[in-house]
Amino acid sequence: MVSLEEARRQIEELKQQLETHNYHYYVLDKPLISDWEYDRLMEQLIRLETQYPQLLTPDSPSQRVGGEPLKGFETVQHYHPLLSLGNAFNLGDFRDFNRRVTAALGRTPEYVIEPKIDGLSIALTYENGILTTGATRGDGAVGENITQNLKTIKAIPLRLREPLPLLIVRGEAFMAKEAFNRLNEEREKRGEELFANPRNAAAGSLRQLDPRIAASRSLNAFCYEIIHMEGEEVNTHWEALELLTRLGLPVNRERKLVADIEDGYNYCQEWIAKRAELPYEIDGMVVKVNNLSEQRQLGATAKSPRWAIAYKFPAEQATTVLEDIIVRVGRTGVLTPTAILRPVRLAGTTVSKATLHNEDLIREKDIRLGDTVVIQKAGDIIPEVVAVLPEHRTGRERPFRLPSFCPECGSEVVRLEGEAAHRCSGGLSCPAQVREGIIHFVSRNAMDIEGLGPKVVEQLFRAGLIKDAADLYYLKYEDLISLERMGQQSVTNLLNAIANSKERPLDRLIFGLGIRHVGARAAKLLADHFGSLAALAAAGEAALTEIPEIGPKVAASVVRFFAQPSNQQVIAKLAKAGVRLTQEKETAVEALPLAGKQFVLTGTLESYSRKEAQELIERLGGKVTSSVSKNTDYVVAGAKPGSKYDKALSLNITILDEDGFKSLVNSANAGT
Ligand code: 3BD
Repeated sequence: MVSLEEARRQIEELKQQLETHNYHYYVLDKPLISDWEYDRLMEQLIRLETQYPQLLTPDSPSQRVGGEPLKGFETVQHYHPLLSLGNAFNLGDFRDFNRRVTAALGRTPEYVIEPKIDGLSIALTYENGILTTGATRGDGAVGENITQNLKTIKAIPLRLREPLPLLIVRGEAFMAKEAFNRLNEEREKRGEELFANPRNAAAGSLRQLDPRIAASRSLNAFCYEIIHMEGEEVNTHWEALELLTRLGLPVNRERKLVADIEDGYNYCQEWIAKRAELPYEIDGMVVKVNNLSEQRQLGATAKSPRWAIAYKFPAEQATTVLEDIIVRVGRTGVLTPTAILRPVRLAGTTVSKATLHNEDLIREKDIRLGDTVVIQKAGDIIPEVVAVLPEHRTGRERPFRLPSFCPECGSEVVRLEGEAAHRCSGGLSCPAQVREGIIHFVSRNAMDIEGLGPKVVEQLFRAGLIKDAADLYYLKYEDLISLERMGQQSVTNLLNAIANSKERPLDRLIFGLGIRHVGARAAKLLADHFGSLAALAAAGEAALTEIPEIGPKVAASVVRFFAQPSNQQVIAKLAKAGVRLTQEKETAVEALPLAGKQFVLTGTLESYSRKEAQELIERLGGKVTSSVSKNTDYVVAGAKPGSKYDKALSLNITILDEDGFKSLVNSANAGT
C-alpha cells in the first residue's frame, strides 16, 4: 500500500484525469481515450478510495451512483421562479415577437437560437464548484430534489473546472433516441409497459427513488441558462453559454448567434429538415435576445420572459401503406380500429401501427384497406393516420366497417346515442374488457407494479391465474414459476413488486379501479375528500357533487360502480389481501394553512426553541429557510435579532414578534 500522502496525491490526479476525459467526451464530444482505458482509471481510483475511505469525497467521479433508495423526494424552493416560454408557430409569429421586442428596446437586437430539447427541465446548484443540488422545475417555484439521480448523468460534472463561489444553472435532462429505443426494446421483451416518448422515459427515470435505476438509463443533459452566479460576470447569453462550456457543463453545440429575426427564422427552418439527424429529439427551437441588459429591460410577464420565444415544430410525418385494420377492445368495451402499416421510420423509431380512433373518422377521411396514408406522431407512442393520398390508389382498395359482434366475446356491438364510439355490450363477461381493466390497474399512473406489463397480465389471465385485479395479491410462487419466461428471480421480483404496491396512495387505487369518467385528477379529489374507499363507496350523488370540480356525470358513475356486486367483491378481496384502502386526511401539504409560506427565524423566542418553532411551522405546511430573500413571507424575530431583521426591513417583509407569531399559529391551527 502507498502512504496516505501518496494516496491523496494519486486520488486527486485520477479524479482530475477522469473529469478531463468526461469533459472531452460529453462536453466537447471529442474523446481522448477509449472506454476501456477510462474504466481502468476508474478502477484505480476506486481501489485507492477503498483502501483509504477517509479520502473519499462526494464529488469523486466514483460516487455517481451512491446512496440508498430514498423514501420520497424533498421539495426545493427555486432561487428565482423558473419561467415558462411563449410559443411561435410560423413566420408571422416570429415577426410579431420581433416587433414587440424592437418597440420596447427602440432598436433591433441580436438573437441566439438553440434547439429546444424535449426532456425534463432541471436546475443545478454548484457551491464552491461542487454540485450540491439538482432539482426538477416542478411548478416553477418549487421543484423536487433529485440530486442523487442527476449525479448519475455523466454529462453533468460533479465538480466545475473552476471553483466559482456560486452557480445556479438551468437545463434539460433527456434521453437520446438510441437509448430510448434500446430501453423500450428491453421492456417489450420483458412484457413491461412501454414509454410513450423519450421525454416520458427521462422523466420516469429521474423520478425513481432508487438512483440505480436512473444510473442504468443512459441519460444526458444540456444547460442553457445561468439563473444566478457569483464570482464571474457575462454580458450576453452567448457569453453565458461559452462560460458554461468552459466550466465543464454540457451546452448544445447547435446554437447560433444571428443578426436579425429573418436569419433566426431561416436557421429554425433548417432544423425542421435536419431534426431527424440529431441523436436526440427536439420539439422546436428557442429564440432568445442575446444581450442580458436588453433582456432585463424587456423583463417578463407573470409567466414568461418577453425576450424569448419557443418555435414549435410541426409534428413529424411519414408516408406508408395501410395493409390491414385490426379491432381492439378496450377496458370500457370501446372498439378501436388500429391500422397495421408497412413498417416505416418516423421520429427515430420504426412504426408499424397507427390509431384510427373510430369508424366516423375512417369514413370522413375515406381511409381504405391498401391505401397510401400520411401518419404523424403527436407525443404518443402510437402515431395517427392524418390523411390518405388518393393519387396512389389502384382501384383495389377496400372500404372498412367495424364488426357487429365483439371480436373477443361475440356480444353485440352497440353505439350509444351521441357517442362516436362503438362498444361491446358484454361488460365484465367480455374477457378483453376484464384483461384491459387489470392492465390499467397495474399501469404506471395507477398501482405502478414494476415488471407487470400488458404481456405478463395477458399471460396470467390466459393461464386462468387472475380473473380480476384483486387476484394479483393472491398469486403464489408455485403459480408463477411454471409459466413461460418466468425464472426464479423474475418470480421473486414480481411478487415483491405486487406486495409493495399494497401501500400505494389511495388516489392511485381509486384511479386504478377504472371507474368510468374518474381520471387521475378526479381520483385525487375523491381520495382527499373521503380519505377512505369505504367512505367513498358509501357516498351518495349529493355528497359527491358537493365537491368542487366533481360533476353529476362523475358522481353517477361512482355510485353505479360501487353498487355493482362484482365490484364489491373485488374490493373485499383487496381489503382481505391487505391493500391500503385509506389515507390520512390532509396529508397533502398544499392543503395546509401555511402551505407555500416561507419563514426565517432570528433572535431568541421565549416559548419555543428554534427547533420547536421550525417543527411547528412545518407541521402547518410552511417552510423555514436560513436567509432572507424577496421570497421570504415572514421573518419571526425574537429577542436580540440579527442582521436578518435589518434585511427584512429593507426588503419590506412582514416581521412578526413572538406574540404575532403565536397568533398566526393559533389562527392557522384553527383552520386545520
Ligand atoms: C430546451 C421553459 C427561458 C430561460 C425561459 C428563456 C419552459 C421548459 O432546450 N429557455 C432551452 C430549452 C428550454 C429554454 C427558457 N431554453 N425556458 C427553455 C425554457 N434551450 N428545452 N423552458 N419549460 C424549459 C417548461 N417546462 C415544463 C413546464 C413548463 N415549462
